Parts: sequence; structure tokens; C-alpha cells
Amino acid sequence: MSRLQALLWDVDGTLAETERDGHRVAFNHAFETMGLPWRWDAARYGELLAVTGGRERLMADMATRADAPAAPGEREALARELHRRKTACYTALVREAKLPLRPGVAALIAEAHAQGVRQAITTTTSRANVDALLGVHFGPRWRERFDSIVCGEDVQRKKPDPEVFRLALRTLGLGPLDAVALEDSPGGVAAARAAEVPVVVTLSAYFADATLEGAIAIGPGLHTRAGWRPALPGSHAQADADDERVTLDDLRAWHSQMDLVSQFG
Ligand code: XBP
Ligand code: MG
Repeated sequence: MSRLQALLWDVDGTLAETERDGHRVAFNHAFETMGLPWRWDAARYGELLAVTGGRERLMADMATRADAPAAPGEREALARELHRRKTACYTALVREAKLPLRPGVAALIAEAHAQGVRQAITTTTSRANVDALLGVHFGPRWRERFDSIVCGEDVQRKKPDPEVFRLALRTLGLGPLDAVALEDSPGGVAAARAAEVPVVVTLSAYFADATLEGAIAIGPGLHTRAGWRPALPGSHAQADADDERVTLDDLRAWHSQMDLVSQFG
């Protein structure tokens, strides 16, 4: 029997494909509004995703640029201002473009809600970004669906540090083995593992080929029961598996088998 009592949702890459056409575009807009010639193309942005957190990402990029301010204080002030502008642009973009949730996400959130399984947001992204994305898809009362919302501002150390998961679990009053984290990136998986939370990985555009060790299951997304390791119970016919989404019972099955399955690299 699975003791699964909570789902801990990552945001960027897991709830929605926000990076290339959302965050990246907003960073470039911020550079432009400050008269800077810097631009991040899709490939460079992929490299920079190794750094979690937008302000931290700006600092890491500036460390590679000869034309960035030399004084640490000035560099930090520039990163803060760029990030402020980037957040304003990103939230507007999310609201206007209505970046879609990944298929299968809304159905699983609704199913968990209906069954009384608790849910949390566990992300390194800023609170304003989460508010914009979830507000677009679930309306102004979106917070009612979640029992804990932990964002970048709420922690001292962002993923891959486990703090975000520890904080969410404390609020929920649960132990790590009572929950499953849904993640897409190496940093997210590392953070969950460091908090001893079992992780299910839904591969995203930027991390499709990443090495993700220690997950209890890895697959292409919540919209399909095909292509998962370990294979989902009962998904014998490929055609059926393609059409069916991952359900709470599937998560329970992986969760209850977690000691039996090996790690997936
Ligand atoms: C992904 C991130 C975030 C965003 C940018 O977070 O690393 O930093 O790329 O957001 P997760 P901010 O997958 O944990 O949701 O600019 O607001 O930091
Ligand atoms: Mg992510």
C-alpha cells in the first residue's frame, strides 16, 4: 500500500514549458530596455539553466563578460534591476500569451484535489511568476488548490539545495516518504533527493537528454502512460497507453515500489 499523501510540484519545465519562450524572452527584453547589447539565444540559455534562479543566472553570465561592470556592488545592482524588469516582462508575457500547462498536469492536479491528496508548489522561480502562470490557468483563487507554496524568495538557498522541499514538508506536517516530487531538471531531482523525497521526472525540452539519477520513475510527460521507466502497470497495448494519462494510482504504484526499483540514469 502506498502512503502517498502529497504532490510537490516544480513549476518551470514541469507545470509548463516556460523557459525558452518565456523566461529567456523576458531576460532579453530586460537587456534591451537597459540599452545593453547582450542577448541569450536558445542554446546559450540552455547552458545557463545549470544556474538556478534568474538573478543568479544573470550574475553567472556577467562573470563571463568583459563589458559587465567590474565592481561587485555595481554588478549586483545591475543584476537586481535587470531581474526586476525581467519579472515584469515575464508576468505580462505569461498573462498575454497564456503559456499552456503541459498536457496531463491540470488533470492530475484536479484528481489529487478531488481525492484529498495535498499539493504544494516547490520552485526556485519568483512568487510573481507562479502567481501569473497559475492565475491564468486556475483563476485568481488558484492558491486554494495548494496547501503550501514555496518560491525562490522563501528560501536561503535555491535548488539543488533541499531547503524548498524541507520547508514545504514542514508546512504540510509530512515526512519526505509521504510525498512525491514532480520535477524536470537535474537541479530539481538533486534537491528532492537531498531532502529524501521520492521524485517522478517528466522530461522537458531543455533537459530531455539530461542524466537524472535517483528518480522512482522517468517519462515523457503526464499526458501519456507510454514511454515510462518503470513501465506503468496495465499499459499493455501501446495504442491505449498513448491515449491515457498518468493518474494518481500510477504515482501510488511507483511510490509503493520505490524500494524495489533501481535508479534510472
Ligand atoms: C527554474 C528556474 C527559475 C527560472 C527563472 O525553477 O531556475 O530560476 O528559470 O525564474 P523551477 P526567476 O524549475 O524550480 O520552477 O527569474 O524568477 O528566478
Ligand atoms: Mg523545473
